[in-house]
Amino acid sequence: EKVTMKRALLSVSDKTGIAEFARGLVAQGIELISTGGTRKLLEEEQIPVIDIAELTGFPEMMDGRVKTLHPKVHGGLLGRRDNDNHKSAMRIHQISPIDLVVVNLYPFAETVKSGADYETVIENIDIGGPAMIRSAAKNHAFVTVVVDPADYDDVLDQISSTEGMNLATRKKLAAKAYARTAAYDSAISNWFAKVLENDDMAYRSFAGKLDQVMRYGENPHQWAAFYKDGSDRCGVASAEQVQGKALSYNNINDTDAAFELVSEFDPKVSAAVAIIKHANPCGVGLGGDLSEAYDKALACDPVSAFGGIVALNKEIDEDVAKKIIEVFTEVIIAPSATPQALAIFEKKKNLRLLLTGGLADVKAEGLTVKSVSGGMLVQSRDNKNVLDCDMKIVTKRKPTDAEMADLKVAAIVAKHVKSNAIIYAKDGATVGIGAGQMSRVDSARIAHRKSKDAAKALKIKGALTKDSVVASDAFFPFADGLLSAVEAGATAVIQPGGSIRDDEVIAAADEAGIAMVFTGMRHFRH
Ligand code: 93A
Repeated sequence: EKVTMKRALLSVSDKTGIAEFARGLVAQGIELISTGGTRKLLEEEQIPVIDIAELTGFPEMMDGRVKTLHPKVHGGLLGRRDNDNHKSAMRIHQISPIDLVVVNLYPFAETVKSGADYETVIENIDIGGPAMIRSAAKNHAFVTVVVDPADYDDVLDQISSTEGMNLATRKKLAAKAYARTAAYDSAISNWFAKVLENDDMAYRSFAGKLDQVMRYGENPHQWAAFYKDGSDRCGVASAEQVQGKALSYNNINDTDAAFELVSEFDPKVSAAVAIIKHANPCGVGLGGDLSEAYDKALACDPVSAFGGIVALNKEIDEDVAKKIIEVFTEVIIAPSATPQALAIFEKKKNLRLLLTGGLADVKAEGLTVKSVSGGMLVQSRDNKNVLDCDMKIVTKRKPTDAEMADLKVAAIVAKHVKSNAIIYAKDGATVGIGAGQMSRVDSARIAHRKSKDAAKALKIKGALTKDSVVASDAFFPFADGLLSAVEAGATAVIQPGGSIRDDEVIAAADEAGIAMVFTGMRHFRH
């Protein structure tokens, strides 16, 4: 038998679609109760509605801070319809059941974003709304809660259907409701953390707005979803996808790594291209234009570039677009693309193209979160690069200007490579990348070996690392790693320094006749 709804409480800040929905509810014989602004709108639309003050016996007070916080409301939401105690309490206190709650909250995040002053932000912390949402969601066995105007049509359809609103839908709506209140409180706590600053940054919580449920996660047997944190940071989360299938979990992870890396390079100084696989670059190239930069990036490791993610730091032109589509590529991300470039990509239906409208602010404050069993690790973003004035030449020989330029490129790339990271660079491009090894010597050797393979592909004798420079993400604990880089053909080294054996490492560098720069800044990435 159809369970009919008798009473609904409507209290919404975002009034989109509410009049139409309310009219549909009235047509189903449902009585409406509403708060000030919502009631006013419904009355203007000639929809019969009862004032909340009539129900509670109290006027809305304290500038609306207290309007629905009352046992007549929460008792009506929380009372179990199948419990004699609850039913008698409702009878004694003249509390009538409320079967449907339609609430969306004071626009807190929007108020913060608009740059409103402290007092205004505080007034936009909704108390009564979340309380009603949480009460209704808790009692979803009997009560329906709707927090999203996008659900109005489906909810009304189901209420009007022959079987009426069912439990499965009420459960789903309850889950959505708690996700909403969690994200809402998270936004408030994050705002407070910013108000408090620095040491108190840890007083925040983490929740995002569900953006996309993926077909699977890192592997097909894992489920996955993408949550956006609501910040206006330029990057993979804010990008517009121009074409191609939806991004997968790995696509998003890799595309983020690619775009963050390429955003390190000022497009006014040089065009830059990064090609990424498994969140590590297989090549980074700088050049006078994107075509030159792409060629250099690709040359570093043409085998791995197959099926990669390509990030560019300026508008994609026709020439580079033609080059990119010659290699099977999963995702392209860039600030923009010319109409001619777009036309070229359009022919490759499966190619995913993301346009961001700008570059990521690499200096921006922010957090990185990593889950561990039983908790999560949170830290501030690695948003620093060594300043020129903090670089210290520690060897007898000084790097030449050309070496110095390449050392800086290699050091920036090292920051974006999984540790242990060893990066060889030459003429504004990486020529060997060793990533993710447990020993620094192994990373140096792997980079050298890969650069031999790359040289072979380019029909060049030896290795691309000949006469290159090298960067290490952390200090060389012993001279062996440095010597391995020298063996590969490096003539200059950049590394943080700080090992207790720095003297040995410097002596080895002097003996080999190479130049070495200490940055004092480590860039582990795991
Ligand atoms: O200030 S409140 O936290 N106190 C309340 O008792 C209360 N009840 C509902 N805000 C409260 N609301 C919120 O008012 C709702 O969540 C909704 O966003 C808004 C609707 O107000 P109106 O109908 O007057 O536009």
